[in-house]
Amino acid sequence: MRLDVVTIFPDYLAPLQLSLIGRAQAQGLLDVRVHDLREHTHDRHRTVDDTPYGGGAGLVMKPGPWGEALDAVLADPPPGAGQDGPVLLVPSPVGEVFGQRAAVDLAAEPWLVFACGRYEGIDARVVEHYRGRVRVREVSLGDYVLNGGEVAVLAITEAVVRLVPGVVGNAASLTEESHAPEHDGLLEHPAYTKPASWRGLDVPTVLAGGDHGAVGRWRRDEALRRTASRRPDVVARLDPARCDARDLAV
Ligand code: 6GU
Repeated sequence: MRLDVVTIFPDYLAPLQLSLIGRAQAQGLLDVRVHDLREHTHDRHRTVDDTPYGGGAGLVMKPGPWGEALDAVLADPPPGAGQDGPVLLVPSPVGEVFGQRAAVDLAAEPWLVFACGRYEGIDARVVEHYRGRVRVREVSLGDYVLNGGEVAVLAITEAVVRLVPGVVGNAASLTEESHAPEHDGLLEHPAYTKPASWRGLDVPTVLAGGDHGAVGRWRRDEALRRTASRRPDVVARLDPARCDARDLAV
């Protein structure tokens, strides 16, 4: 998978060299390229922003540097990209809320390009223009406001890259986690390790009993209970066809 990130703060993306994402790059599973938007300015001050038409607070990122920067990225496709071109991801508080479904979809793409806005966003014509050339998704992390897209790129990249085959060693761990489609998007059950008793708190006895059927049922019940109390919206979307009588009792 190739990832291109255009930003005015390339240093913000330094953590992509660490941990699982760094290792994926060393293994050749991932090629991350970070580009400085200011390389595509032509004035002495390397200006990327200007006052908004119609007035108001804040500054808007100018379309010119964005057009040049994204054209340069699009002109250099990775070898395996095919005819579809990249998905252009534009992190923004006005985007669709990013979730595990989108992460799964994006993990199957050979090429993702991120455009990190700052200030009051990027001139709207940039997204309008590129919608005519590539698949564009404006994505939000949730209902709060960040100063720019860089932190969203870190979060989205981590969620996506760990789903790329070979990046996480034990593939089973990807289906046994919160929000996994295999578990109907439920929150994961609680987990325990040794010792069996700690500060007066005991591990639930069923987990040490060796009855795998009973363990599976207990975990499903706990996942349902947790999800019902913390995320009623997720329970409301459960597919009744995938629930049995025991589920409904919980
Ligand atoms: Cl993706 N960007 C910004 N600037 N703010 C956000 C966000 C993204 N997601 C939630 N808030």
